[in-house]
Amino acid sequence: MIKVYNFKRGARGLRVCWVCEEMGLPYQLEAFDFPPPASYRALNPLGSVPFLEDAGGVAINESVAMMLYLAERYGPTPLLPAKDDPTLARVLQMTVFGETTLGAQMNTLMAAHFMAPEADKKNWSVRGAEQRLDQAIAYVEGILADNPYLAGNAFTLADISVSTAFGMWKGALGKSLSDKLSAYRERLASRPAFQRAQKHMQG
Ligand SMILES: N[C@@H](CCC(=O)N[C@@H](CS)C(=O)NCC(=O)O)C(=O)O
Repeated sequence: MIKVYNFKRGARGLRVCWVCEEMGLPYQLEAFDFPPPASYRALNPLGSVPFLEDAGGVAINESVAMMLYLAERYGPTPLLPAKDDPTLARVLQMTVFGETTLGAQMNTLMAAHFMAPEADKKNWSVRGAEQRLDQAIAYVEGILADNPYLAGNAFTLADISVSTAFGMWKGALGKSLSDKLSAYRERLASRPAFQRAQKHMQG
């Protein structure tokens, strides 16, 4: 049985639950408040969430790896185009981008926002990360162009990865998105699988 460990409102765990819901995969969720219980470090020495366990001794961190694992292990699924589909490259790029370029830099901002002393909240590193994120978010808007989804007309892992990062941007960091990207987020949030995942996470 797939088991996902996450913070109760953790955006990256939402990525994983959302993929399970879209694919109709049964999963168990263990949600806790920050900080994780001490026993959790025995599973994931980094102490970060989410964490995924599955049959056969699968036990991994990294939310995007979990998304790709589920699509590969339990697919085929329209969330991950087939090897000969020309949109595969875009889907892989933007799925990874959602964490490496967006999510990881947002962690820097969240740490500063919630934990840094007042004098450091807007230091040189924070201002640089904000600028790079503004650029990266404008880049997403360009990739979306006039399409409903990042890879064109099909909803994929890329949309799950990027839109959950936007959730951190708006929710945890209190930043805004353009009208176009807000409409994109709302389009995704109206999916029944997203709503089931959110409901499951909130218990
Ligand atoms: N690249 C990792 C990032 C994991 C991460 O930073 N998770 C946050 C919560 S969303 C966290 O655990 N923060 C607390 C900590 O690192 O102690 C992933 O995508 O899973």
